[in-house]
Amino acid sequence: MKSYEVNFDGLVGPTHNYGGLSYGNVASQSNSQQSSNPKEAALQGLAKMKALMDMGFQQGVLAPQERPDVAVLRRLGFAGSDAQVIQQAAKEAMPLLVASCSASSMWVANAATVSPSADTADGRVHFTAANLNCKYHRSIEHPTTSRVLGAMFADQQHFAHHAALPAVAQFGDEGAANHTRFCRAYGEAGVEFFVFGRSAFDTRYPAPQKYPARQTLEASQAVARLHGLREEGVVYAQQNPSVIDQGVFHNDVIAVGNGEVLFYHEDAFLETDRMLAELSSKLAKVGGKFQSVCVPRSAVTVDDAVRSYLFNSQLLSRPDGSMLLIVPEECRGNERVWQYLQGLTGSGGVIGEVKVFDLKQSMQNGGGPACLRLRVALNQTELAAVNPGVIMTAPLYDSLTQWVERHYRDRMTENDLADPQLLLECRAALDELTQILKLGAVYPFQIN
Ligand code: SUG
Repeated sequence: MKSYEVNFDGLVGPTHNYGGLSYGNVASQSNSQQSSNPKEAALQGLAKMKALMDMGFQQGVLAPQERPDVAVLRRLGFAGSDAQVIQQAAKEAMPLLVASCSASSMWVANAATVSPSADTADGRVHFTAANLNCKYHRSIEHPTTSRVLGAMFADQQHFAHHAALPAVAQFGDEGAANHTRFCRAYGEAGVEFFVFGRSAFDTRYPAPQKYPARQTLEASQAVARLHGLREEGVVYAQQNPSVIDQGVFHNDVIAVGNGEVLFYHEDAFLETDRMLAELSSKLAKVGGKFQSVCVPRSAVTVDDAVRSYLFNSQLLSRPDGSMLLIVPEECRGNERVWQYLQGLTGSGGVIGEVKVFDLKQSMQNGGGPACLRLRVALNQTELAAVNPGVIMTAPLYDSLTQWVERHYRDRMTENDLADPQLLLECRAALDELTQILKLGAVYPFQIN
């Protein structure tokens, strides 16, 4: 049976802003308080989705969340009408209002970890929503994420959904940003590769000194258990703590994998040789031939990787067996990175072409092409069971573009977040969006 990797991209929400909310994420911290352009951000994301669809890849869309999240502000003690809640928060606790307005759900690589049916014990596609426990503004995403994923992948015969792990730092889980799957073909059994930043319970593992390690070993192991993965189909590896301290807050900022290929930076992992050998032998057991492409620090430094997001790229398989790398414009702006990429594609290796996308609005908050997509490997029957409303088509692209043009502002600063009118605008937009994407009622304002 035919199988596919479907990329579901996060649609940027109407409150996209630079809140400086992510300590350890260099871009988020350095662009804090700059004015943003939500309309441009959403259109940049849609242009990438359209381009991939036009190239023949399967493309889907994942809806943004209700923001400002008035319900979480109420849980923090703000009261009165919705407008009063927003105004009181703006006056007394602006950072909490900013956090409740973040459009961070656009980075859907963090929405969930997904295991395809060929890997799981019950033969269903499994999803575990990520608790995103490290940052308050992200920890409030998972209840709506679960409802949206449930509306997209509703058929219980094919899809199984798990609630986010317990909401404590010991089970900090950032979803697919620290998870990659290797396989010979998307529909065949593969090897799931979980990368963690620290162990919560075993003090023998080192940990970063400056910035937080968001993903724990124990969280990754829990997800593998929930999904019913075989031990022979799983490899765990630790991220190098020193790169976390240099701003690599997720493994997908320093490595990307697809099919039988891992593209990674020399400094990305601890015990790299052991890890590569385990990936290679486990992939061989399911008929695959593991290949790694290591980028040496002499060619591209960790700092270059963090600034350019070279590894936060999408590595896509083309029908002829070669691979295409989708990188952000910032890679072209970095001389060493661009030179490396020219050499890579000219070398006759597996990565044959690079395509560049302008995603500046998202990049300024630390989100590149790979952050903006959640990969779901599906066979033909499973793809047919996905809610068709969320699969990208030319007419859907047109309706979403018009929807953005109608509802989004082209400038947003902290002051705008305090405007109670923004909440009404966002709810009107999202209500319409759930109809366009045929999601039913998924937002708090629709169900409470
Ligand atoms: O969690 N930025 C996100 C970026 C996530 C990128 N995702 C992956 N690498 N997969 C984060 O740090 C910034 C929000 C702000 O500062 O306004 C933010 O949440």
